[in-house]
Amino acid sequence: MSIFNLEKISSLISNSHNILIVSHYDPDGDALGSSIGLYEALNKIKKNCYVYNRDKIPDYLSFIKCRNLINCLSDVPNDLDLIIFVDLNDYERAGSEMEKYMINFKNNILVIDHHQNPKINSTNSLIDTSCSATAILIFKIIDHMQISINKLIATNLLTGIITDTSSFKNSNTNSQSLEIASKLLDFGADLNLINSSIYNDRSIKRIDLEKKILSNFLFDNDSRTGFSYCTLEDYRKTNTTKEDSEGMANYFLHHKEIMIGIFVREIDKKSWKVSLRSNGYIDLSKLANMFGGGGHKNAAGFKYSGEIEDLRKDLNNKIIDEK
Ligand SMILES: [Mn+2]
Repeated sequence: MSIFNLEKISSLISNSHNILIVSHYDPDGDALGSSIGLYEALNKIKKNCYVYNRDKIPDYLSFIKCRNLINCLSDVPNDLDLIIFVDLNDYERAGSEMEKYMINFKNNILVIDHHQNPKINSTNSLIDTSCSATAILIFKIIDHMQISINKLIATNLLTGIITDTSSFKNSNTNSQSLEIASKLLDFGADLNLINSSIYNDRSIKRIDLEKKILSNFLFDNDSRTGFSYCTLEDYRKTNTTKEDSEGMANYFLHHKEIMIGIFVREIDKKSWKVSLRSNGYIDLSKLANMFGGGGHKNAAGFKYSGEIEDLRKDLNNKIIDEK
């Protein structure tokens, strides 16, 4: 990433006043930590800022708070100078309301992201796929703009790094993520709060849901995949939500025979959200692309309509072909 790019982006932000920050639906720690961390920083330099996310903050991230978080675009003033897309590079990832909103939006757009295959056409982009988290890019911008980082900003950004690297266990962890995490700790980031919220905050209901998911589990030795799913009925019977199945694909990956963890959850009748996790076995973004989705090399996803067994076979065959 060039200094020129950081300079251009800093001045674009400096010259804007009414700013909307947008992150992706089903927000994770990086989407929320990055967007709200940036919001807090821009507040410090007296910008009139809003954060939009289609969905609510999941329980395990409820320690991330934002006064100006909105879930409905009709609450945004119509004199926005700038929209900053954070941790996404496709309007679709922000939801259909945002997609429609962008048709008539004529002012500046900025994209700050670390995913592959950007779909938003903007000359103002800071996309670096070598960054473990978008929070790292946000840190660089805030640092470049010489906005002082307080405990709140540091905690938000560190949440992004910790969740996107699975606590520095994923292969996307590098010296840069460790170095910036270390700086954020110096700025007062509350590591205990992050860890206790993310890892020790599960409800007992989750065990009931996990029992269902594990009873559907299948290992395929040819494709080296660990595959499972849960249905809307499973969520209903165990009184759980999709947040309670967060991290299942990664959990499968913790078993040495499994090279790709696949977790599928039903989002509508016979319509599924597929999460893929790996540690460098094959390029998962390429695999997800074949099904119309996207993501990173080691973490990707897509939506699928049809029979779960057809999906499993199709995935296994494509993985064997790729290998
Ligand atoms: Mn991210």
